Amino acid sequence: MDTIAAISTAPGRAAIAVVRASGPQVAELVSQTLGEPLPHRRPALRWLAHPEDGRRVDRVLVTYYPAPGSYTGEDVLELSCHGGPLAPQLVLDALLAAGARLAGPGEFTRRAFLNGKLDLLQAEAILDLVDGRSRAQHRAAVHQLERGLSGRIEELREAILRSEALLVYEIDFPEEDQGPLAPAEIDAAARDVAGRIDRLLETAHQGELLREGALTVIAGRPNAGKSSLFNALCGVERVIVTEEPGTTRDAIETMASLGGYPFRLVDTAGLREATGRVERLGIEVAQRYLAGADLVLFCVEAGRELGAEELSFLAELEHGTLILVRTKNDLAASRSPKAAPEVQAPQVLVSTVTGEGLGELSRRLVEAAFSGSLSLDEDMPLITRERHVRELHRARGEVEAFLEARASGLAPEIAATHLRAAAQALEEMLGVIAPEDLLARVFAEFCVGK
Ligand SMILES: Nc1nc2c(ncn2[C@@H]2O[C@H](COP(=O)(O)OP(=O)(O)OP(=O)(O)O)[C@@H](O)[C@H]2O)c(=O)[nH]1
Ligand SMILES: [Mg+2]
Repeated sequence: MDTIAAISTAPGRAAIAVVRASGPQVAELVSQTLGEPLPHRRPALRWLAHPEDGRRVDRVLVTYYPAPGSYTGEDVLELSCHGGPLAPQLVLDALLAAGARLAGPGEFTRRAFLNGKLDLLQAEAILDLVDGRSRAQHRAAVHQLERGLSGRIEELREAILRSEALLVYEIDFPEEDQGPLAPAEIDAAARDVAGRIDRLLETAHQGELLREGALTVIAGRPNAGKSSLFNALCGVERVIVTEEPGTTRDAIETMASLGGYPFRLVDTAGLREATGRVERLGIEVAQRYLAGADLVLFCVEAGRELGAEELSFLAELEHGTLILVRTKNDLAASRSPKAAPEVQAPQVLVSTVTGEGLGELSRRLVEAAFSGSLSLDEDMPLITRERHVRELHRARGEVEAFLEARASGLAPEIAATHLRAAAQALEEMLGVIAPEDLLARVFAEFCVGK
């Protein structure tokens, strides 16, 4: 095993940066760049020098964690040096010159996983924590890091292995038809496992929304106030607003956290009969986004009646939950909007000038997109990745096949192979069995230094 090193903090101007090294040659790195051996697990203030010419590079606060009591389970060196674009790079260069190799993406966490410091679900939770943009996603990631999901998967795996063990008893002592459990009870246990897998799978949509953000497309006629609403919701003047219809010609996307939940907000070109080529392309892009939308915010100026083409657009809308946003309410002559009884959707009056209605709109957005996770029990883990869904479906399919094999009176040893396969799918999910290509896929998403 070689010794890896990387800058763990993000590049850019900052007071402090952290450089880490992990592997069997950490003691050697210390003697070449820092001199005297370091105390264990206690920070020490030292000068770090380049091993080739002894030139002082930086004054660093350094902690040495001997194996196995470290993040990776190997000898680890953690250096806090000065931040900025250059200092951390020079510290790293000194470690590389002393014999370390630059770490690949996620390599520290990968070593932690391989040394049994965390399971694969926890490693993924770390990735979600680093990438998290909303409190709800953060909460889910912390829960997963605390083994919320791992614990459930282990329980399921144990229940399956128990049934398998009981089946083996049936195989070994076929004449004793009252074994420790009657055959019917073995089947009932399998059905119970199937139900628990289904309940986990039901959270997959919410989990995906939490990780990806609910795709929220802002649509409406030109000049309806779409870009102003987009800016107000994401909290920065991100897109151009003018009084001229047709200002926005392309779709603009950003991640925004509203009420603590993640949304992928998209501002689009106004919907109308396109005359020019650019305009037509812009409208096509809007249509594509609309086809995948979780939510559609359809903007119509408050007090203006919906035109025939707007109504036909709404009638054709196939995807996404619709919210009718009555914009520019500060300009509306009457406070009550012209009702639009043809439109079966909640209406919210907003003004981006006074800020009226924006809080209510955020609440409604959270309710519409995340009511599923709001109603979930606090301890219920969420399935957040395609990989988890795949393994759970595989396990579920095998449990089903087991029940069918039992129902059709197949020999217990044949039925038992399905339980084995179901347990294996759960083991892959946890990373108990971790083929190289799976690890490569999981850790490729990480940044260098994590
Ligand atoms: N008074 C008032 N004016 C608004 C409000 N929202 C938008 N406007 C104005 O309405 C005009 C159009 O706003 P935009 O946000 O650019 O509208 P849009 O729907 O993105 O327009 P296109 O990109 O051209 O389709 C601008 O002059 C805005 O300043 C509001 O809440 N109150
Ligand atoms: Mg616009």
